[in-house]
Amino acid sequence: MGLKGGISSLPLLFFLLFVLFLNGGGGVSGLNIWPLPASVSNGQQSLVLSSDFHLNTQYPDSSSILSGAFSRLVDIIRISHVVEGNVSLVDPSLILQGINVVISSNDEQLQYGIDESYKLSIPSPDSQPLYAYLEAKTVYGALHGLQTFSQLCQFNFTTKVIEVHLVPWTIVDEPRFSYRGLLIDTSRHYLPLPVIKKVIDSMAYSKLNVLHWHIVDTQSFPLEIPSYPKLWDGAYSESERYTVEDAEEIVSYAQRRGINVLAEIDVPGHAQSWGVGYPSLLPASACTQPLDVSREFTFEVIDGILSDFSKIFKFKFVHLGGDEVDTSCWASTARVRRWLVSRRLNQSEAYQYFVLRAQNIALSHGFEIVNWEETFNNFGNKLSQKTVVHNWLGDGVAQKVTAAGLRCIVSNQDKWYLDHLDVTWQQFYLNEPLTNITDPTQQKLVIGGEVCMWGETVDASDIEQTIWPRAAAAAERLWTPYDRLAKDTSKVTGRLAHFRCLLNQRGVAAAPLAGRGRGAPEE
Ligand code: CP6
Repeated sequence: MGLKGGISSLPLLFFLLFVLFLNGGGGVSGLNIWPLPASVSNGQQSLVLSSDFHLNTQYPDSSSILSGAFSRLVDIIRISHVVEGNVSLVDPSLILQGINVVISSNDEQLQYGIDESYKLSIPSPDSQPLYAYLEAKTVYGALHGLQTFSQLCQFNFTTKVIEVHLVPWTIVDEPRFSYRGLLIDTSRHYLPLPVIKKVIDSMAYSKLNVLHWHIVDTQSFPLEIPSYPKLWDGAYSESERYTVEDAEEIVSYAQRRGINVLAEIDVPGHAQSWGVGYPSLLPASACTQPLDVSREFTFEVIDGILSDFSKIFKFKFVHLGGDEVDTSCWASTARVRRWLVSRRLNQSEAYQYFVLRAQNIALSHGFEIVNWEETFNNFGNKLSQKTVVHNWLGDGVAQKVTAAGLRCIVSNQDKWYLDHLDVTWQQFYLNEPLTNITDPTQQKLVIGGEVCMWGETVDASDIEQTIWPRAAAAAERLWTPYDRLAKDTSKVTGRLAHFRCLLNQRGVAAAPLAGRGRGAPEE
């Protein structure tokens, strides 16, 4: 009996393993949410979306943030299939009529650290009538819940209706880090407004929440600054510019999708284009970087820009750059050198003087500050307590910054720089912001991370496929609880491939997983 049973149960065992494999592998019935929520439970039944699937809510929604998000949700789950099956042929007890949304706070200020949590339930057919239920503290938490809902829906190519599989669902979710950023660079290549808007849409799909807009650099100054109207003479051309209204439109478009805009002026280096309209901002026509530290006019212009920024950009942080400053022009320009001598400042003290003075101007306009890590590496103990240090040079800085009691954003260039095409999605996924930081107080000072799409080698023609899918790998690292993240990236390949296809279906040109950043040798 024992022997016989042992032999005959072998095929059964293989069958069970096979079934397990099918479920774990994703596909039609698998769990394919990206980024993976904090907690998920599901069943085995299926529902069909009503052809007038609707939103029910008591939320005042005075700026239509919720209703706007709901109508976009319906668009992205129908993904342009023209045919619509006859839902009335479906058993009425299986039809999901709509979604009930309950939001406890009416405060629509989108700010760093707001509550982004949500709870989403989709019932089994036992309860009638059938409504999904979404609960959140803020409308922005609800937006994340709608994104998750969209990933549970799929078009059935036989019946041509939209289905939700594996009900009942209960998803309780919130982000691990409050700051989940993506940098775009509109100085090296101008990015037209519709391109920036598409990037914002795609960020919302993976729950990234900060667009770091590196607006200006050496190559061009595309933004209108009313206080100093000749600054945008430094644009590439008449048309490659953003008006104040364009910038406001970007801010409001992003805000309606739960995304803050972090504006940057990178001073004193990376600012040569400022001198097209105002040549006296530069030390000399033959020695143009960094900005002239010796003139009051330099700081008046920074003050004017930050004053204008405070009217356009609602995020409490402004980025003041401060990286890659080569001060040799200050020493080699006679006028600036005389100023250094009269002030008894050496070059590195003058760099510190510049950065701290710019910080004080930003503080006077009510901003907190982000600075690239060189400022910390050179004079960390002098920085304002309201500084967030933005890592990029390599690992280990977050540990030092947080030990000094300052906040930190992680963007190490060998792991989270999207312009490094040889970095694979797996490397993006495995970059852990809290590496070697064990003290809980220090851990809390790491407010998140950011992937950086520098613009020297990308423009409107290829920015989407350079950002995606690798930014999505980082987005999961920043959203999902540490214990639920894969240690072995092969465990998430299928789910990321699925998300990548979803981006394609939604019109985002995300590259194949084995495409960009594949780590293949140069040809
Ligand atoms: N522009 C500015 C850049 C970079 C930085 N700042 C940069 C440096 C090295 C690499 C990629 C980008 N292009 N303003 C550094 C923060 Cl590899």
